[in-house]
Amino acid sequence: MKLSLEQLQEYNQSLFSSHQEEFGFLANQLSKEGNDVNGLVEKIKAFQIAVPSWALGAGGTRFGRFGIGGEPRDLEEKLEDIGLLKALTQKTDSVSLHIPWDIPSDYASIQSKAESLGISFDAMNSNTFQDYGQPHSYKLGSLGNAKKSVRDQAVAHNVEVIEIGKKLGSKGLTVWLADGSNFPGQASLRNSLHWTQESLSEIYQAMPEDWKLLVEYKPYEPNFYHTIIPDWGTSSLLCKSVGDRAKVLVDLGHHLPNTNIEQIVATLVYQDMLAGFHFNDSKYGDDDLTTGSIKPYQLFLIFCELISGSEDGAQAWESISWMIDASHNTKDPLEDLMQALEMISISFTKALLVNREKLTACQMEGDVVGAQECLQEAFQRDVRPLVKEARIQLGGAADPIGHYRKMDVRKKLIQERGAESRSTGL
Ligand SMILES: [Mn+2]
Repeated sequence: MKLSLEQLQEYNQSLFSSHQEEFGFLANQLSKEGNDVNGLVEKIKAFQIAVPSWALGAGGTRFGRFGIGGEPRDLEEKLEDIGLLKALTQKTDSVSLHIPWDIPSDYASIQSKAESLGISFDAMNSNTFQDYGQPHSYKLGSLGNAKKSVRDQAVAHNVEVIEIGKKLGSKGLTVWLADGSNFPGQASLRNSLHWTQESLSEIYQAMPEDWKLLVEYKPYEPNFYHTIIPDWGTSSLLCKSVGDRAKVLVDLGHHLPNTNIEQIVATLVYQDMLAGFHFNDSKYGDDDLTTGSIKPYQLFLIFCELISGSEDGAQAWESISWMIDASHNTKDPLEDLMQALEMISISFTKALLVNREKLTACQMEGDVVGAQECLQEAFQRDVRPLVKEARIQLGGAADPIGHYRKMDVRKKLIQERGAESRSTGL
């Protein structure tokens, strides 16, 4: 379904005077403090985040999955849902596809659909963590499997994903490996790392020269004794051994509790080794909770590192890929994605407001309290009117979730696609 622009504008109109009042107040305050408000709005407008194709249906846990109805039945409908998100939020303009869940049956029609919605194809995702009818099982691993035949098959799958991505105009391949072992002695720790390195190197060689390889890490799950790429250091080591265009992907849920993720980001940016992000949030592990719902301060601190890294010339902002990676069980996924996009925008905006000159001076003078105040001043500010202004200027909804609910979008999707429709993926 498509949103009617007239209805969107009518709804925005009803919220306009209160928005103008709030935005005017904030803009005035920020200008007085020496901020370039138009410049800030332009930066917010330019910041776009890819949505993964698997986040559009109901997710699930290993205990169960509860359908929400009206889920996209094929790739075309997934693109339509992202089109809806784009129209409402103006915060996403690309999709990250998962193979084999999203192999296009007709490339020309998928491309023209994407083009008509203003959506491009972000990094491709391969899948060697499930069996889907291929000759050799991935039960005991894929790129790092002890058997060469399995490794070859997993490499060939990744090469196929690159080929599919080339046809769609994608420029990257994300590899997340479930490889590891459940019991001591099950796998050779050193050999499995070596085989993974060899396999990644083969995949790297198959990539076009303007592509990048994004390598994820994760400390545990689905394997619980050892994971071949458990942390950013191992990922970085592998990336450096395969080539310049291989970099580390940080998935916020792929850390042990209390890990200092902003420090990891700073370290990677220092080395120009950060490929991009998978945004989500977690309390205990890879919980796939909505970005910013648990640790908004952490998200803000991460953006502080990214912005200072790019302003200091450590790693270019444009070289980093932004994507949401979440699919939970209990929310309407489109509403969940709107919440995530909003929280990412808010955290980014707050980080833009940090007075870096003052912060650096505090750091140099050893003014611990002053440094903390610098961060808190930006973090505690309500920047929602700025984010809203950017969205309205781009033609989006003043209140995306409010408009989505007022328009009964889910009900209409259920009428169109059925209450039992099921999206491909987990
Ligand atoms: Mn991920």
